[in-house]
Amino acid sequence: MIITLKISGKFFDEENSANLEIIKKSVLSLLKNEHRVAIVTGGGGTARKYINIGRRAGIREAHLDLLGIWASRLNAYLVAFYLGELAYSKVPESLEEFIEKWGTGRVIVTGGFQPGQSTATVASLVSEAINSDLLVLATNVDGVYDKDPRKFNGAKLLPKLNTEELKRILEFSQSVNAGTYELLDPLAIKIIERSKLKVLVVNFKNLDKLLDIISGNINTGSLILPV
Ligand code: U5P
Repeated sequence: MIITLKISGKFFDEENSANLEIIKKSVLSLLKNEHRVAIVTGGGGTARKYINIGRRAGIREAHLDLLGIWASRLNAYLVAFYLGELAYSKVPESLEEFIEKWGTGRVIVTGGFQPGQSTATVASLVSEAINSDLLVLATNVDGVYDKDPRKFNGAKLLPKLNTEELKRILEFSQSVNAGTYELLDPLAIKIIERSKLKVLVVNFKNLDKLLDIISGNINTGSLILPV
């Protein structure tokens, strides 16, 4: 299978170097089982810190996005350097560059591409371009809930849903301002819909079990299927 793995920037906020080893082990197990892997990293707290300072100082939105993009590339370099020989050491800065590097056969790690979107859109575009069988969104929650679990006690995890249901759930949290994106931004959803991508949302605490999760041996997270 071809797997695109989007790792939330929050994973890097933990400042835990053991997290890099978790990513490496997980990638190694996927490669050993004949899967190919692309990785997209979010900008996390570093992006939000720079965007917040910039916004308070009156810097305009496109430039704030660029700050976020560079923060996400910082996380991508951290992963690429740690993966060493397994990965291509240059982080691509556009989809064209990504495709070119993908041809080397190595793991390609990337961050943001251009303003106006989040790294979830990058992950969707990459998935589409390399004909991924599965887009895995590794985030800090266990999956997609029927309502916001931070606001509602009785929020239920949805093991399976379609993109229509997802859009209804995300309807009130969709924003296109720098640094404010939730799980998926509107453009990412559009790409997922147009190419009918299969998406699995999992907690990044389970990254060490990724091979078992995608093989169906462990049932966790939320599977989003096209309508
Ligand atoms: N960003 C972009 N374009 C991209 C990726 C990211 O403008 O292709 C900016 C957004 O402002 C985003 C921030 O909120 O970088 C950090 O990415 P993320 O962690 O929100 O995905």
